[in-house]
Amino acid sequence: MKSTRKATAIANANIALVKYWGKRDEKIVLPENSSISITLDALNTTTTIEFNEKQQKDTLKINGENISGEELKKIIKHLDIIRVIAGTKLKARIESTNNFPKAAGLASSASAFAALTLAATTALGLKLEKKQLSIIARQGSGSASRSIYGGFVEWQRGEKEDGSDSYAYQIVDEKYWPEIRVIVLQITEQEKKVKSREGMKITKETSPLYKAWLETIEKDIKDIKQSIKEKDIELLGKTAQVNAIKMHATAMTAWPTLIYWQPETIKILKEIIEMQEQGTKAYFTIDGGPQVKVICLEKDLQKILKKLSEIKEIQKTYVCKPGEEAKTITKHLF
Ligand code: 2P0
Repeated sequence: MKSTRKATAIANANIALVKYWGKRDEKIVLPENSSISITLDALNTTTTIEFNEKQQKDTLKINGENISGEELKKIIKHLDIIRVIAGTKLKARIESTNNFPKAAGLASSASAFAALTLAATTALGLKLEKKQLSIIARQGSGSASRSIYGGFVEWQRGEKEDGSDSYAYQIVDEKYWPEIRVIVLQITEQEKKVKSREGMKITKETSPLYKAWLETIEKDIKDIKQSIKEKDIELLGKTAQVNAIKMHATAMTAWPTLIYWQPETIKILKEIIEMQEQGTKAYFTIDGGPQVKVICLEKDLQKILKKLSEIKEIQKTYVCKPGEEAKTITKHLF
């Protein structure tokens, strides 16, 4: 093996239309339910990794800041999975940049673990298929299994205990329905108090609605797939919006009570519901955080943005199109 091995990868975040919420295996990250997402072109993570014999330990910088503690441990654990596959003990230097705030409910762990998985496996000379990349990325963070692919993506729950059938695949690529837009509205840069990992665990263990939530998933998956096939924004938007509210209803009925929303979140939801009442095809979804994402078509974008611009609590607006798969690039961060 060469003494240094270096690669850089870029991966996009994704937004789930049918949410992943709860694990059947926490250790290797197996979900209770299948999920479907859109990969977003405007929110991404770039990661450079170099495995080097001179490197005494794994080091990590995110957006220029040295990272230690639990966050670094999670990364080391992920690298260990990849090191076992590659048959190496080399330590790595990692630098990563996000073009959006991490841990604020903008799905940074998805793009982060997808980029890290692709960069690390490439640097170690492993030429893996996307399915294998998805299985590895999944173990870093469930939603990362979907960020390996572009366009519309399903992460299949799988049945096996070893996780070999729990991976994502592409339903259609980013060029299939180019008119789709996802407007990400940032109302705070603050990191959330309860991370999704903890939130979904508490929910599964304590919410009386959790079982009912799971029973509704199959129909939502079917409806989202149909909406993609028929390019039916109304069916897609309605199904995604109700799915998000159902997920949050399970969190709200957990103990301790989990409310991810802020007053600004509700204000935006009310505005979108009002738009819907007036016939505008704008639909919302929310992850484990306060930010609202609006799903619409390009032709309605300006009208919707104009309405939203009246809400002064919105700090930043990212307009996303369906994004590409994770890929390696030659421009390294160091
Ligand atoms: C999703 N979320 O499907 C759901 C909806 C948040 C709400 O996937 O524990 O960071 O690392 O597997 O992937 C966020 O959870 O959780 C997430 P872990 P992850 O996008």
